[in-house]
Amino acid sequence: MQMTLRWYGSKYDTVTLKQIRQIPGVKGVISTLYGTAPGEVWEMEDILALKKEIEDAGLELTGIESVNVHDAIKVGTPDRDKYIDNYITTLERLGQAGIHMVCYNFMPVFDWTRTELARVRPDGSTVLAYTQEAVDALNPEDMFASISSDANGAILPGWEPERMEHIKELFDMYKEVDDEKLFANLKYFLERIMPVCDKYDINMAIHPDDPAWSVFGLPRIIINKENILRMMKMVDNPHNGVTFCSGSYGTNLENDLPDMIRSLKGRIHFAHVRNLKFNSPTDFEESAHLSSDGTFDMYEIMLALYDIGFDGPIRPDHGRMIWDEVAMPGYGLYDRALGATYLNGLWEAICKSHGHKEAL
Ligand code: CS2
Ligand code: MN
Repeated sequence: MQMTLRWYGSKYDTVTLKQIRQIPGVKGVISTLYGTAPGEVWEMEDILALKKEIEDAGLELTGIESVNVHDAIKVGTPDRDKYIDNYITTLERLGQAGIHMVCYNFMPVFDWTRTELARVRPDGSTVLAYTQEAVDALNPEDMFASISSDANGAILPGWEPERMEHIKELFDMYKEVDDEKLFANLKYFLERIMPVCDKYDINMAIHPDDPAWSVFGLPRIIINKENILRMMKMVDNPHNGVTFCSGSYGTNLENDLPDMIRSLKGRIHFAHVRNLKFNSPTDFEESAHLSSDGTFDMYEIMLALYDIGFDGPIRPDHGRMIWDEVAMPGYGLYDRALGATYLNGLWEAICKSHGHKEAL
């Protein structure tokens, strides 16, 4: 297992590489070229500069989160091949730069959706939260306005103002796209990119839809065991894999997280491990990572990863805002560092109780 932290780059992140380097056990960061739009070809010199900056700080660039997929590919418009060609060129360059893990998602229009970015918990920390009632009462434009006003000045991935200006057009594009069409478009995309992934040994890791159900009437397919296994079979190549994000699959309490992990042996290329606390089946908040602070048994999740021989990159996911930190919601330093340390502790205990002399 390689413990990592997500890093938004020196231009956008309040957290520095030096700080990340000082979290015990964190060897690498997961980053991307922030500032590039979905569909653009990444320049080799930009990729190498990012890698060098990270390596100069004593860390490694363990993988990319995300190379975002252009809406034309998700919708399957006639010009999608142009964007897929661009994606392939980007993957080729990442492969040449020695990057072997790429996270992406196939969510229409939005990335993750939350209704509050700073819900106050009893201990005074603030967290991202979701209430279905609030989504039902809002339209997407209001949602965008409330999210951007709460973001501590940060631009949240998938909620970039330039995209949100075109929100009506984006919704129109998806009018004819249902779950089956989205599956077919995902298959088409994957079949086209697998040769370059085979050539450079790039593990593609699809991030689940968050929350794991349809919002604002948009189709969503990466939501449960049945669909994800369908996707694995649909393009049966080991490079077609998943990001197992416990906090995203976990939004649906019917998803049995350890069981899903065990069913994905060999296909989990990246793990996001975090907890959620449910106040009702449709209201949850992003609690601390510790099992007893939320609803999930984090030990069972880590044990399932151990059982399938998971040895890829892992990261604590969103953290709470604590100790008066001001940062991008979910992506401060302190609580993610606590999360990484806790996950490392669970992992060491699991490895040693299975007869290993040290954490794997
Ligand atoms: C997610 C996403 O893990 C996360 O923070 O909420 O923003 C995720 O990075 C993307 O969906 C992956 O493409
Ligand atoms: Mn995640």
